[in-house]
Amino acid sequence: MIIFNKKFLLMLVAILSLSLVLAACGGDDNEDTGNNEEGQEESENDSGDSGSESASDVEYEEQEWEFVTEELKGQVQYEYAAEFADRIKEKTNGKITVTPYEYGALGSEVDQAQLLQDGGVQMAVMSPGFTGGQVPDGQIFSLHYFFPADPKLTQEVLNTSEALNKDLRAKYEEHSISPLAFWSEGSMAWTSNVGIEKPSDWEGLNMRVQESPLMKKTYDAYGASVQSLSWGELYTALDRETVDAQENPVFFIESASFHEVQDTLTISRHNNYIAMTTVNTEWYNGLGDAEKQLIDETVEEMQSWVFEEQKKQNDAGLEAIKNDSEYDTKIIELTDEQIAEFKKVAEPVHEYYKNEVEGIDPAIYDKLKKEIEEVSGE
Ligand code: 6CS
Repeated sequence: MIIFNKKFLLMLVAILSLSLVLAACGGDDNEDTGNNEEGQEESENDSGDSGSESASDVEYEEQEWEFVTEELKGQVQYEYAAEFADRIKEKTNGKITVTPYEYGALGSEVDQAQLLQDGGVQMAVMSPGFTGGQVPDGQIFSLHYFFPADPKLTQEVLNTSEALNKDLRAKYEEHSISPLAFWSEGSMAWTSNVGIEKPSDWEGLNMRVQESPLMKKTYDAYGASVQSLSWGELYTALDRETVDAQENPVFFIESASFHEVQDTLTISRHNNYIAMTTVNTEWYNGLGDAEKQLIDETVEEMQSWVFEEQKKQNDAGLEAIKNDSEYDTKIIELTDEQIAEFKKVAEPVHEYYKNEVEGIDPAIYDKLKKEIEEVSGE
């Protein structure tokens, strides 16, 4: 029979207490990297707050993520991916490398969307206009005079909307695309050779659009015909007049030199250009909690960054077009009365979208419309 004397018992109690204290303080020495769910749970419990462990405290495994964009170096989407890459590199002490790709490196916008869906790349900046046939609900972004004209208010809707960030996201996820964030590249303007000031100015024009059947319906309503093209073919098409008009944010018009082959630019305030930060759904779902948190928090931080970036580029783009002495562009700014005429023609297309476009969920439309009204103070 083992007999403990009093001194031994006191020592045992002291050792046990000390080891309890050490265990409570020892979270940082834990070998779990946070790359698996258990590791993450432990660190969450240690801190009592799931968001408090900074990414640089986590020991990540070496990985490379490929990030395709639809734009070139210097343009907003590519700069977004490059900034995202820098932040991930810094937060993971270089363990995770994100490689941004310019438009064209891995195909057209449609090819890139397919590549993401197939898991050929992990991340993509994607414009909803190129998957309009596959995810009909994404065409909601092409309605004219639906979102607030002010990019700031539109960005607020994009940041806060449950209809978009939950319901529409689920629709994209049926196609292996997870949109983690929606952001504006700025207000779109129309360019043409005729000068668009009223809906009937569109009659007889051939308008370039993305791969979205609803875009055709909208420009049909104004009296134009439409043609789908990748933007890489657009300069030549405008120059040869196989298409007569196009829409884009001003920074993009200037940087793609569309103004060189078009006589007029109409500040129409008909819509904001929306892009989505997307990931392949199965890849993202298979990541550990630490990586998911790293991506989510970086994407969220970048919402304000990209808003400032597009603003800076759009302001500079407009100045450059105004000051271009070689290529003269007439700038037409629609008045409120002129905009009211366009709204009269465009608004029935909202109802058409809600009631007649096959495959869309009208509840997403209703919810989003309400959210827009709340943000706009209507
Ligand atoms: O017009 C387009 O198709 C292109 N416009 C922008 C602003 N970004 C990429 C997109 O493919």
